[in-house]
Amino acid sequence: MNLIEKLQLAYQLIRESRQLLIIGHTSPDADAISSMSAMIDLASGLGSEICAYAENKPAGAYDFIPHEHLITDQAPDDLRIFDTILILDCGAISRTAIEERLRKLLILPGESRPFIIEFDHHQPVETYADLEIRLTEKASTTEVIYQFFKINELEINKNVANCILIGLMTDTGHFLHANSSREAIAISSEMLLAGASLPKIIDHTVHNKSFSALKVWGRALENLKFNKDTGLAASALTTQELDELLPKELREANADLFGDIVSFLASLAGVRVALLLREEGAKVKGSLRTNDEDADVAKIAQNWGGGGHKKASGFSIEGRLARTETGWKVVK
Ligand SMILES: [Mn+2]
Repeated sequence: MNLIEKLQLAYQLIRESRQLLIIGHTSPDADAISSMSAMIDLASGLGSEICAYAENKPAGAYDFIPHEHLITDQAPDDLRIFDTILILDCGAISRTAIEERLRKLLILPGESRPFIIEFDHHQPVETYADLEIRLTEKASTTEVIYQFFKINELEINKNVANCILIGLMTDTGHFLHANSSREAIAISSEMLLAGASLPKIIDHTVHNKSFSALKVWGRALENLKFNKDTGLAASALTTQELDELLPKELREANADLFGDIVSFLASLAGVRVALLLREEGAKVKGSLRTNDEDADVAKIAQNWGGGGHKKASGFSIEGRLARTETGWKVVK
């Protein structure tokens, strides 16, 4: 099946679904929420009953995205009631936060369970969906969804245009990252013509930085180590530092903070790969970025059970941070 046929089949299945489940990745970012919202917009126009779910949706951070309030962080009790399940921007099945329940579903015969469609732009980890629409050259999942709307000749209304543009702008770091392709920019300009509001998006994604967030930036820069031989710029933030600088009630509103910091580190002259480690509960989370043509940070993250894109990836390991003479290490 070629891409056009896949996109047409996806639309046919969505159109025929009376009960539709839309899943975004755990701790969803703006691209995940926007992708979900674009599909909510479409499916509600088709008269489907929709459940949209993403675990750990940050409260307040993305409420400027159309339909965001329709996304719940409570997984549905019964997955079998759905005709179709859309999995958006998840990278790997584990990022749905209901991996086991989905796997149990997948071993049932096809006609007795929901049909699973995946839309994504992450590097492949494993094929599990009944229909996989994975376009790794796309800057955002909303750019994949743009293709879906175009091929099926669906109207891109103002809400959908805003959703597509939000995903494109945030996943390209506002067109600063290496994934800001000509197509991504051309589609963005088409979305503006379709009614998306650039000033509104900028207000909510750029002009939204808080005093506390700036203090975290300061500490991350202070803790920065640069290895001239490898080109690795690495910084780390402990729970103690984060508790002191960024009150817990502000964490969710600053959901993009760590991604912004590590992207900035990757843009420094001479840096090949940037790594930001931070403690979160009993885990250490790592974010990796590169602007280097030859580097593939998805592969690096996979060494620690993580994943992502060639240019942006992450992982999470049990343990805590300990300072060493040259940097940090993760200890149990
Ligand atoms: Mn994305």
